[in-house]
Amino acid sequence: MSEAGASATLIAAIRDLQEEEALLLVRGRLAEGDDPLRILEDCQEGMRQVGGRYERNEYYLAGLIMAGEIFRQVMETLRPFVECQISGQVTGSILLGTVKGDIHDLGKNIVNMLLSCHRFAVHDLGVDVAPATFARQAAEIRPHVVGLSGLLTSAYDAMRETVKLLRAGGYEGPIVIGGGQLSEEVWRYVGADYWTRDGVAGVELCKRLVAGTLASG
Ligand code: B12
Repeated sequence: MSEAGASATLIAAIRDLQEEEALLLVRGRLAEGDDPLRILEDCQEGMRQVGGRYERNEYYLAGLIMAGEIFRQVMETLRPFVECQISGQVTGSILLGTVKGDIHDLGKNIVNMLLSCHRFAVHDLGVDVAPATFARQAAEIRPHVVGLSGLLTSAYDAMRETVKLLRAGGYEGPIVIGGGQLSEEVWRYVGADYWTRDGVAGVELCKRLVAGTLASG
């Protein structure tokens, strides 16, 4: 099958919530030596399409739950192929979490996995994390970067509040927000330093931030 054909088939399997088929396709592509990050991108597109169906009332909450479960299993399948590159010293530290009111964590967990692969010390606070918890942990851990994840529109206020409290608590390092629904407008509203809708790009950004090649702000 062509590369484009393989992508389209996997995207469709996720979109149609075909759990077994999706996992078979992922394993097949890994066996053929395909890049796990490309596979991840296709799965992410499948998830976007699930979201589209939910918006059009073609799927209900059960569809989102099912998609989340399929994606979790895909990640478990991909993990050993991504993690095998880890070696050497820790390069930087990040405080990571999904903000208050939001329990979406698949994207955050990918970022955790990718950053760990790039030898970051990742302090993952989990989901539904209160702004005060981020601020307290940042003061204690003093990470190079703080990363806030959130997918819900209602999470943007929590992100904004978290940024305010982090700054009030004396954290002066870069704050990066991530999530598939973010936009430049949201980024301005939240008041973070950087934003991304892409985990791989986010990891590259964190690496550059730690290397000090980008000025915060
Ligand atoms: C799966 C899913 C769920 C699962 C989540 C399972 C889990 N453990 O995460 C469950 C069933 C729990 C769920 C619940 C709900 N969901 Co939901 N969900 C989704 C869905 C289909 C996929 C999300 C996903 O995992 N994508 C794949 C990951 C890999 O992508 P990602 O999160 O964007 O992450 C990538 C990047 O953004 C980036 N990134 C992410 N975070 C960070 C952080 C940093 C620091 C960096 C650098 C990068 C980074 O890296 C990742 C890899 O590239 C989306 C649809 C969509 N378009 O996203 C809806 C969606 C997000 N959900 C939605 C809704 C409405 C809900 C519910 C309110 C439904 C309900 N009626 O209860 C609840 C809310 C629960 C809550 N309080 O949080 C809406 C949100 C609409 C809005 N604008 O607010 C969406 C957009 C669906 C839609 N189109 O309507 N959901």
